[in-house]
Amino acid sequence: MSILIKNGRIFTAADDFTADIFIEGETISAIGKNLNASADQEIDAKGKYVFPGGIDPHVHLDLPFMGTFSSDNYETGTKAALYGGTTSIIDFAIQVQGNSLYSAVEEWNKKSEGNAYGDYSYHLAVTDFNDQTKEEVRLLIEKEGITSFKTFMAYKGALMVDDGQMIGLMHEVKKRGGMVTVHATNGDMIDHLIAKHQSEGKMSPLYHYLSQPEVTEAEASGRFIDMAEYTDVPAYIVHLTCEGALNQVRNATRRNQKVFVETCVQYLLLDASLYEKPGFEGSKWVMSPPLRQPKDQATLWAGINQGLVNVVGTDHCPFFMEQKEMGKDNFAKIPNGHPAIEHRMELLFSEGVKKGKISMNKFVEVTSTNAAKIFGMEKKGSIAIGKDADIVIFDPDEKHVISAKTHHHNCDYSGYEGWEVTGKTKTVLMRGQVAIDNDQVHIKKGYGRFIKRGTASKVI
Ligand code: DUC
Ligand code: ZN
Ligand code: ZN
Repeated sequence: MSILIKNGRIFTAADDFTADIFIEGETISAIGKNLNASADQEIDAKGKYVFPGGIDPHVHLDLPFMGTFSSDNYETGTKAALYGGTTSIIDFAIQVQGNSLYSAVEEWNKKSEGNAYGDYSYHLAVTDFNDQTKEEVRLLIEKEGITSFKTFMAYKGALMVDDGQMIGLMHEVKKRGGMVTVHATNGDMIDHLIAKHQSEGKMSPLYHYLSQPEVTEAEASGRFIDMAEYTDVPAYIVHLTCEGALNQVRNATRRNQKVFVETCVQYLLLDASLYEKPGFEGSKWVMSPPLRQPKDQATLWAGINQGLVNVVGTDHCPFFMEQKEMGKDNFAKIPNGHPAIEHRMELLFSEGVKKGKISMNKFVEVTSTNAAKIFGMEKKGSIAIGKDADIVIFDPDEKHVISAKTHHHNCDYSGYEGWEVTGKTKTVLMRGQVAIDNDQVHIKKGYGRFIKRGTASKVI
């Protein structure tokens, strides 16, 4: 099967040019002006933007969490992602404390195999570092192509590792060529503030926000960065939200350290005033870390342009309102997370590119290219000869309105209900197959496959 995409305006992280793209099988095989190739299918992309399929390196599909499961599974989650131009995701396979890392991989394989539309990989979340885990780190990197290891500095008793375990893991991951990623918030401080608010009878969603002040994230980010410097391991902070935490990253550059940083689209676009909505409505945005202040949004936009923030993901982790209601009388029981995977690219284009906050090249860099480089996905992340033909054809002017009535997330609300965005994903190619066109899916469940990733580096 071959496809010729004609006359699109192609954007990569570096370039902006109009040309044709010839795809043979799963791969881009030629790019040029007026390509003289006969293809099985031709797509006219005149007037459209053409850019690499998005990579969202932070999603939680079918995650067992806080007494329930996130409501998108591999089928619904990767399909929703494709509708919005995200062709690859990295989920988190989470070790149950006391169990092996491999048992987490097996559990996640049961969720993913045969069910995904888009391609996927896992970060391995290490919740219990010991001699057995240490050996598994080596095997996962060398045999399975799972090269990034997630740590939590919060959620004590379930997910959190202490600093001793963190250092041990960092030494081993460094030795084997992997990357350590972190949910950097001070779990003990947060637990103290949660208990304090509860004892004062302060139970509304607003107190979720007030239990995780900026300092909890800034402190833990600084501690993680220091440990990464000491062990010399490639390091990545997930869902960084605030000025205090980004300043820790900035300060580390003064001693020539580079730590990769991801923020999520909601931290750029939404702020903590949403927690003051009447009744239980603020629960829609209960996530960890919480939304922050407008000054933090400004810091994050600046951080993208300063090259400090490298990736914009989602931390997609949806729950139905019925699930959120588990915390109706106690904010600490509200399942943390919200739906975002489908609209990450369109929101960032509309609010970022269209409003002049980031360039189109930067958009490609933070939605696709950097994640591919940081996480060793060498066939992904650009439009170039030899890359997987994961391609978005995008109308930069079409307006549409985000709503739970029309989105493809398995979730009964949207955190962006009624937002009008400019720019729409029209056609998506997934390894050389038309996957989305005319608002319809054209590939079968199970087309998506596991991406074995390469080793990590501190330079990309
Ligand atoms: N934060 C969330 O909001 N949800 C899932 C896990 C996390 O760290
Ligand atoms: Zn997290
Ligand atoms: Zn997460």
